[in-house]
Amino acid sequence: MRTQVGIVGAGPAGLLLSHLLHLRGVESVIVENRSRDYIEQRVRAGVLEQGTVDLLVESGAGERLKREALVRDGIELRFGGRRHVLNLKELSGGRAYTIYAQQEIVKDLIGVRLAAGGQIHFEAADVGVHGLDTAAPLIRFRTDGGPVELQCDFIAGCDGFHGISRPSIPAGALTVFERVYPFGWLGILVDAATPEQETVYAWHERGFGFFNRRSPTLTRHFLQVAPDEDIANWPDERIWRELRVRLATDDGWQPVEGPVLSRNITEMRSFVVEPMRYGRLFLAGDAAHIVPPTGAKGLNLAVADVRVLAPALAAYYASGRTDLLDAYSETCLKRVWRVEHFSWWMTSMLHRFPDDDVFQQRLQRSQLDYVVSSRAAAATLAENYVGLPWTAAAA
Ligand code: FAS
Repeated sequence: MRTQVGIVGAGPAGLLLSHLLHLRGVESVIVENRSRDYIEQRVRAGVLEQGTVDLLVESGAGERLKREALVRDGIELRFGGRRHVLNLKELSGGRAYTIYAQQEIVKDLIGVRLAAGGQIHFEAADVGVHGLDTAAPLIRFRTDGGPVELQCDFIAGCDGFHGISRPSIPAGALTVFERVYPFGWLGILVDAATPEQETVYAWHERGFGFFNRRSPTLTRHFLQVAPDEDIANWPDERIWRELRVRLATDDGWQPVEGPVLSRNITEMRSFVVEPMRYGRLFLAGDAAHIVPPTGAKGLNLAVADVRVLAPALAAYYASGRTDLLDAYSETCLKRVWRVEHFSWWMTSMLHRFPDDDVFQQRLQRSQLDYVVSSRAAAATLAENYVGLPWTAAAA
């Protein structure tokens, strides 16, 4: 088989890249090792920056998003039993954030790719990339029909943190920057209709707590737990008891309980590799960087990468330009480190660290008090949360 751009991974990065390339007349083939059903059910992110929504809608992949998503103007910081609503839209000069589940975006993008005749090989086994520093890299994989060799001009490694693309780069060619946090998030998706309510980030001496309304009938909660916590130790009643305590307010707010549809424990890590390219292989999304989910940035950063990569690849095919490809890594890393800093800052402000002392807790409290009382501090949080305007021009 032959294509112009071979893409490993059908997550938000890989699917959106293939879609944006198609709109620019560039061919691509996606190789995904999971089934379509599995990736369309996989519960992950759900908070979208203004820029992510605008790109999905402008590119024609946002029809259902426009109908079904929840647009939110603010978030609520909660500590000491008090509620502090920050109007992010007002503080950021009119930019809001949108709640629409990642698996719905994956469904929508698979839909538009297949409707346009796009090729996605699901359940591909033994996926490997080869000849990355040659002019004719290859993706090899196996299907029920036997081994396949996909010849490409370029490969986009969009296969997430645990994929094969990044590890395929020779040791020493990448510099790794990493911070692993001494806690994780226990996340549940709940079948519960809740009244209109902003997303809640709560600091509590027992640990972080989170609430957001994923849809009129679905609710998402997260609890800070130990990094090696066993989910079997958390029966529903224990989860609800802990949420009631950590999210409690002086005015008696209580979480709306309901059947738990899914649960998982996510590790918390900040991770970046530089550069985001090796020869003809370009890394995008979680394959190149991970943020702790406190800032709700993982999905949005994956979108920001392919928004730079698609026009760079198209410019190569349109006019042989290589300057945008050569600038890809540097261009993306500017936003990556801004988002890494914001996600680390939100995580540091809102979580209990096992080794923190009362001095550290006072500092956290002072940071929280400052954010909810200073317009300048609140505006900083707001503009980062809704998503900083994209600086890199989409050629
Ligand atoms: P993805 O991981 O989404 O996609 C990579 C794709 O490559 C997957 O479909 C995978 O099956 C495939 N793949 C992997 N190895 C392969 C191989 N060898 N061959 C072929 N295909 C391969 N972010 C938030 O902002 N909020 C959240 O609440 C949140 N929750 C999360 C929960 C979990 C459990 C995880 C892991 C992440 C969460 N994130 C969250 C971050 C998440 O949204 C990511 O940033 C986002 O999925 C990144 O998209 P991609 O880079 O496309 O990677």
